[in-house]
Amino acid sequence: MSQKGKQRDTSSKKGKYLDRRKFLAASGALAGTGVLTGCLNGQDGEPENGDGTDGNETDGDGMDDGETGDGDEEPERGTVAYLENKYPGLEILSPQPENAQAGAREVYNNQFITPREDHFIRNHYFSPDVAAEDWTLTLVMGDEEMEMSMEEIRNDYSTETVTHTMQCSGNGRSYFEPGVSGNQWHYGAVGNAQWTGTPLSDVLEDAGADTSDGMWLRATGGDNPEGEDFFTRSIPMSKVMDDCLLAYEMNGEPMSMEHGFPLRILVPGWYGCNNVKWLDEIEVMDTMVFGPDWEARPEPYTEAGQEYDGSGQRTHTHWQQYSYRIVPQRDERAIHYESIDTFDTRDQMETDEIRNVYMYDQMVKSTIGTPGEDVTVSPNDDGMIEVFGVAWAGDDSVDTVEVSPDGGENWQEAEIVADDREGPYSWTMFRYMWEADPGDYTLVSRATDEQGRTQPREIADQEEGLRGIEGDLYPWDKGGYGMNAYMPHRVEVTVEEA
Ligand SMILES: Nc1nc2c(c(=O)[nH]1)N[C@H]1C(S)=C(S)[C@@H](COP(=O)(O)O)O[C@H]1N2
Ligand SMILES: [Mo]
Repeated sequence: MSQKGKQRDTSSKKGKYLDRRKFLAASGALAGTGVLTGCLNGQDGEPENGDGTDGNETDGDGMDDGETGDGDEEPERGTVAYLENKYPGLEILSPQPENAQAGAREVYNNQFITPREDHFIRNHYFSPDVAAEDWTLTLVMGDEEMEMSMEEIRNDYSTETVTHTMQCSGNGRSYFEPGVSGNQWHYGAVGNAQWTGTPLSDVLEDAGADTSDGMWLRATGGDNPEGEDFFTRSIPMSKVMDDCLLAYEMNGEPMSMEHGFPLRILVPGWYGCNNVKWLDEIEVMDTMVFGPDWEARPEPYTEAGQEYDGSGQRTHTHWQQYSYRIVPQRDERAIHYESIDTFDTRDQMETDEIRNVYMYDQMVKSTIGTPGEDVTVSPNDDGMIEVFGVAWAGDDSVDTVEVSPDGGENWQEAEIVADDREGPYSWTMFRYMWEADPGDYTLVSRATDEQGRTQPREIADQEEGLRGIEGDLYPWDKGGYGMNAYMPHRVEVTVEEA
């Protein structure tokens, strides 16, 4: 690690992004980015243009198809064809920035480890195309700055691998009614991969950082185009020291560009948004990012009867303080807290003091992989049909999974077949041998975590204004976050004669 010893200057970015902008300009890619960024990009909860449209001309599907007219040529980066070629298992939502979810549930919910090609992608900005040799990570501690090369990160510390279920906090957003803006994920914005890297505890201890409880680590990506918000998240130091990695490998290979090459922070068990890709800067802080130092507009203002101390429309606070928050009413804006005592999503939602939960630890969830949606199945020789799927619970472990053949009226306990095989941050797999007569069925699964929390049945009406999970209902929220109900992702199957 080399000490630069210079004063910190948040307004100047390092020269490495110039390369990327040059690349984008040369490929003509920048001209096209407005097309999708307007409607998909900014909207993980905070609409940035009132009507949700962008007014740009497209060819109908809003995507550049990347057709070259010559079958042999490699499709151009930033096109649908490029992503389809590289990630054949994914359903593409947008090519620039790249957003794609797992296609068939039979694929993504039946594999313990999700291959790189089947792992969903969620980007707010177009992936930077960078060389590992040129990449450095800056560690900021007070007035000090230190820079680390990828080689130092790889070689100077210990190495760990963690299996982590990555899930976008908007996974399942498409099931909200009334609908909410943002990527319309079904339950395909999830994948389970093995991530290898350097424990952050090694790096921070070596650097003599204050790693006491109550401190925070700012993690900032290097993907924001000029004038856009930094992709910054604040991770509580206790979590950082527990298990977070500076990850550079996915499933034993270098991670692909779209998944954050060459470096991301891996926050095991926590929602995808915390796992900042193209990790560029980390900073040891005694607060989360908020307040005048980090906001563009320090003037206080009042909205919907509430007072706020900044606009949140630029710089480092947007993705931490305004997006990725549970906001139960449309006319409400997220309020930040100086700190939070608990990082458990659901408990926060149920307390009166904390209204706008931060998307940190994932809530318990399960989905069926086999049988697939709308299939006809026939029982085996013993009259049985195998029901198979995955279940996960953030940094808690899954206690039980139940399966119901009648949309949640009757439940049977499934067998957990990969219990703790890879530690608590990985999903586990369940199997249920179902004795079924011919007919039509609605199959669902529901998991319960080690703390006794169970997936609810449905999403509540917006008018109910629920704050926590009550009466088997998941509260509606304007960003469509954190939803873990089982009915929206049910499987309709027909059983025929054996
Ligand atoms: N720098 C940066 N990091 C990021 C994002 C981003 O847009 N920029 N998206 C986040 C979100 S919202 C998710 S869900 C995960 C997705 O990781 P994946 O694309 O590898 O599946 O990356 C997170 N890290
Ligand atoms: Mo996400």
